[in-house]
Amino acid sequence: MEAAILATSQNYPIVPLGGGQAYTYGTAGFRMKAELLAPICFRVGLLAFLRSAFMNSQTIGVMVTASHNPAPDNGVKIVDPMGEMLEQDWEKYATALVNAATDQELVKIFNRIASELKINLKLPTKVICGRDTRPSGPKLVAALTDALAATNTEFINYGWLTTPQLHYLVRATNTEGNPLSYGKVSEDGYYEKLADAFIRAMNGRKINGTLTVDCANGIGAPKLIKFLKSLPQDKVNFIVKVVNDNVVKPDVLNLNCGADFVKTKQRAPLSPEPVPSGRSCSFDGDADRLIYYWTDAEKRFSMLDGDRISSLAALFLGNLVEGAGLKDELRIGVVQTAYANGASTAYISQHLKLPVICTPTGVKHLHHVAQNFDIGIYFEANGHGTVLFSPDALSALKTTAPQSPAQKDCLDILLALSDLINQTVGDAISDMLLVEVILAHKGWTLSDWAMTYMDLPNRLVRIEVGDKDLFKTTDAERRLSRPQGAQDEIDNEVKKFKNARSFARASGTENACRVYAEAATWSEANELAERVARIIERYGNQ
Ligand code: 16G
Ligand code: MG
Repeated sequence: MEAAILATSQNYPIVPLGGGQAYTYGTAGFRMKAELLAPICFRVGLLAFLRSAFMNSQTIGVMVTASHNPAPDNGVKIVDPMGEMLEQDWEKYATALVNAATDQELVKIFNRIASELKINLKLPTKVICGRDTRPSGPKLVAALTDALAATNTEFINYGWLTTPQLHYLVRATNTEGNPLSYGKVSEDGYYEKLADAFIRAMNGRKINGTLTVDCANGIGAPKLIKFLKSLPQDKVNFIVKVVNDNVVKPDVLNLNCGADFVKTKQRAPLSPEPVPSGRSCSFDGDADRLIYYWTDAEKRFSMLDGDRISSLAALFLGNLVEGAGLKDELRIGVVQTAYANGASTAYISQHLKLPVICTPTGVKHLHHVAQNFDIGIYFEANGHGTVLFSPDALSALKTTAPQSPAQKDCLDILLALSDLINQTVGDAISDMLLVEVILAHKGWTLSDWAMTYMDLPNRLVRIEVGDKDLFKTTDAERRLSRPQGAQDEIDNEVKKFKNARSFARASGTENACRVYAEAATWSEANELAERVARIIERYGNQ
């Protein structure tokens, strides 16, 4: 194996970053300009092999995508056997392999990891992979394939997939044929599972009007169209208009459309012209984020982001659990990050009376905390999230004998939702179906949904600094522990505003810091954000 790795590695020399900088496996794996990525994908392939052997031959996933980033970027990340993100302890091994300066050093590090973790390199191993629509994808998958060939790893290349579809397939592969089977091991199996669960969760309810779905000109478009074709329309009248579905012209990916554009610009996609008061939503480039919105006749834009989806799900699931007679048995909780609007946190904890926990940014953090509940709802404000059902919750739903038709409905709908909602990772298609189910059951329009509470005015600012690594946080990123003195200055500013909150953190995906501020009015939120931004600028450019 060593000889094969050495020989193939010569075709993928790593490009040094210069300035003493190293590649790091960040919040979303390795992500950068696509032309730097082939050697990284080769090395990630070696790690996927090691991970598969370490996990006793279970199948590991590799996804090639740069999500909401522009078309020239790409990225690569590893998916663990149950469809979760790579275990955090392993990120350092990914970083070590990728930064090896020479082929010889690469093999040395590879062997060191294998012996440190007592990995049996003779075990059979298996990796499956998917990619988004970026033109750089095939070349990167080829580099991955070479690493898997050098390590005798069984490999299936699924070609185009949304990120959540790959997560589904990894879990389905590893649970195939056992009682916890996650579904059929095929892309069609994914559509079948969602379509069946969607119809059951609807429980005869009707969906009102057309839903316009902006697919960011990415992979979500062809996959959503496939899903809609698999949906028996006689059983559920779901009218969807798919827009921004151009996956032929690479430059338009995520350009002036998509969930990230809508959320950060706080406006509808530049095109198509919105239907006044029509119901719309946007996916991001790999279809794991979802944002809803509408524009009224006066062209006023209103948005329902991840916090709204999370509070809507908490409201609906809370009622169903109560109706199912399981309120005292099943613990429901909501997990957010510091970016969650304070009004959503107050609504969930005070009005819905559910526990809310704050974690650092990044799906892996939220996911793990949500697993501690029987029904754990987690969303980032940017629209990435899902709802996790624990094994105890599933068995309670399956074994409770209903005493009335109403209780039976609640149990059936909850079970259907546990199949509808992707249990491995946030999934725009699945989350969209969840929202549609809830709106249909409640008979709500988007403005009814928006009326549940009023968002606090808020502002997010991006600040270029000399060295973002000077900034270290504590308390789930809500406070700066470094540089010394900076947090005191922030506290001092926040004190001067009503209902205010502000925090600063180094981005995990760009060389910049972000400042978030919220306050009683828009002008105060803006003013506070500017003042905190100036503090960060001063400390970051010393
Ligand atoms: C990544 C994360 C996302 C997070 C964002 C924050 C995953 C799959 N993605 O895109 O959850 O919100 O980073 O970016 O974990 P930032 O650190 O630049 O603010
Ligand atoms: Mg994404």
